[in-house]
Amino acid sequence: MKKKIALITGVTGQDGAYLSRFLLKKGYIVHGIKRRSSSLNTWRIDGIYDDPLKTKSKFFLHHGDMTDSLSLERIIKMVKPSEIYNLAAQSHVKVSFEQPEYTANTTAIGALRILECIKNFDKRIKYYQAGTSELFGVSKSKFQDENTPFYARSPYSAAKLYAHWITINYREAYNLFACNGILFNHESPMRGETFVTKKIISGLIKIKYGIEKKLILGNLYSKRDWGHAKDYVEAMWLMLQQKKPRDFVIATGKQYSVKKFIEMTCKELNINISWKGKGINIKGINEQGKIIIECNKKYFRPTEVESLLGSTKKANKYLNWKPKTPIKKLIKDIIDFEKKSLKVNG
Ligand code: NAP
Ligand code: F7E
Repeated sequence: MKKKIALITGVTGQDGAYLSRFLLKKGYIVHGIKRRSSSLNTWRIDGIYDDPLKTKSKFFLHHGDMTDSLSLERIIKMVKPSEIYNLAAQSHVKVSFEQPEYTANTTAIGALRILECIKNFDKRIKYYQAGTSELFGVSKSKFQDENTPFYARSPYSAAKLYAHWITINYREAYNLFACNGILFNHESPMRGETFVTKKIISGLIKIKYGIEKKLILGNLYSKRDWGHAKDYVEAMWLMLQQKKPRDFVIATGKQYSVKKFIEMTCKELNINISWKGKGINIKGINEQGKIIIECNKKYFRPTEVESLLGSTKKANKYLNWKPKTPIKKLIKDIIDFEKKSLKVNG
């Protein structure tokens, strides 16, 4: 059988790192696009990067950028992939309010650039678009699924909304095998440091071991459906192995507030936390009566997504996919990784 070739944009990010490992294990040849940066940005994939001069290498990196059609076209023509996973994005919601144009260029038009290449170069290439639960924004229903209306609440979400619809349009107009995965928050030891789960866990470990005194956060009352990235990349792959291209919600069906996530992390780290005050004035206090958590408006968004909770009936039915990792294990995985990185024990 002919070897499958995957091309991953955003290969240096959290999901890119998990998906690369997953596809290599499945026997794929994996190519990734990384953008040039003045400091190294490959720490998440360094462990799998073979010497490309070795004849048996199955993992290759190429310089390219989602804002640069010429580089994308060159890479797609050279690699001749059977599947493209478009994971690259300016993916931070808060940052998208500060860089709305760049976010749109990378996250929305970037998707269009890849779809155009597929349409013009080889329509047999299967395409995965990294969609998001942020599309639901303000939702009237408790659970969100593939039929829940969208309500973009950030430049990030508006950009992803474009990417979602342009993927469907190219599927319908040009008969491409193109799917949107509408993924709810997923985390892991590889998560970027400024996303709330990693920030909380890293911050609380630093406080416990005397490296830092306080953790400053934003809105502690928003609720999220948090899964493990390792489980979610399998769903991306499954979507491209189906007979028909379809869009799927991927989630755990369980929801916690940011405040509850802090409490669960404290429990795992044996930190006794109590709360004083409300809203932006809420403070987390430890056993010794010291304030270890405070809120600052700097970390609030101009418009917030208050509550997200996914229903994965469709993914269960068509993909036979279910999340495997409970939140307690997710927190433990990140704690273990952070402790190792910070060289602290106990
Ligand atoms: P991430 O860790 O922020 O990774 C984003 C990747 O995109 C990085 O490799 C980044 O490169 C790359 N990138 C950014 N701008 C680029 C550009 N102009 N050209 C080329 N590459 C660029 O995100 P993630 O958590 O792995 O998420 C993967 C995808 O799923 C993203 O599209 C995200 O929006 C979406 N998503 C994520 C979640 C989640 O909870 N994680 C949920 C739903 C959807 P650098 O390493 O150089 O920064
Ligand atoms: O925020 C609140 C914040 O930045 C979660 C991205 O992967 O998932 C992610 O977007 C919640 C929000 O993730 C801080 O206001 C409080 O309500 O970890 P986050 P996100 O915005 O949900 C979706 C599905 C994506 O698609 C995105 O790419 O936590 N929060 N205090 C904070 N958030 C951050 N970052 N920092 C804080 O200090």
